[in-house]
Amino acid sequence: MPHIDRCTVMRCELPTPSPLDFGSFAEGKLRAEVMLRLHEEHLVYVRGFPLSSAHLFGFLSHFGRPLQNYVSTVIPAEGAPEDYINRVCFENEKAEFGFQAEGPLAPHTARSWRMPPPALFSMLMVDKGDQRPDYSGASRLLRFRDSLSWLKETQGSAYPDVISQLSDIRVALPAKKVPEPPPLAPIVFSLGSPDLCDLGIRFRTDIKDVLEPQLLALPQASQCMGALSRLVYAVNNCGACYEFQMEPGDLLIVDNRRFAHGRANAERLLPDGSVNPREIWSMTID
Ligand SMILES: O=C(O)CCC(=O)C(=O)O
Ligand SMILES: [Fe+2]
Repeated sequence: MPHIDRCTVMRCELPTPSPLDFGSFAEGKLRAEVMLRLHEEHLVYVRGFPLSSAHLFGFLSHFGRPLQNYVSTVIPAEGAPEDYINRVCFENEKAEFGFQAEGPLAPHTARSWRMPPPALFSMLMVDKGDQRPDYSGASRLLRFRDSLSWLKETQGSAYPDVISQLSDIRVALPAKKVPEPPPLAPIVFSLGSPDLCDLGIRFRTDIKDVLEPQLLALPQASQCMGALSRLVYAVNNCGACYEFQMEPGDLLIVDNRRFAHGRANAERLLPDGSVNPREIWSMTID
């Protein structure tokens, strides 16, 4: 794995060994390699994946149970591949869900209200759209282990306490639009790894605002608020966030408990007034 230089804010490379090329594998072989890399690296990158919803749905179904897309959780799904794929694009002027809105997306995990959160998050680049610098919508990935290692170094002997505060609390991270009751669950949770920094995190961009009223109601409010602030600072400022441009046909699959995803700025309208054709298909697998 590449060394992570904490002095830089972004690393313009992928935190993974060389990508797999869809065309050079028989399908069964590709599936086995993806499975192996998910097990060992918790992340896999495939190039040249067909831009077909049926292919995407079929392929990802081998690694778990696809969850219905956000729109289908509101309007009942029919079971077609499209009902499981979030079309991330700027087609509609009114963004109904956060990922449809223009602008940058800070690191977050998919369906953070669930416990345990879904195992995998995946994105297939369909059209990278506007590629002017500062508008490219480049993808961002953050490995929680890196943020927690940074936190451990900076907090020293206080680190175990910060982690136990966030593992012991039981809080709800309600979904904004999806009608699923949120369980009361911890923010940080064990993944069965002996590494003190290899922990799962439920993370959303507005986690501090959502949790503040719940934490203030607890007897240990100030310790919990302090621990949450330290975690949020570490995730957003540890300098271990990778940024990379996905090309059409690039498929990223990550462990949604170990990685947060986000993106650099992308805007809805191009300078000529037409709609930015950027389009990504994302899926969440349990
Ligand atoms: O637009 C992107 O690059 C990311 C979209 C996203 O966060 C999602 O589909 O969950
Ligand atoms: Fe997302």
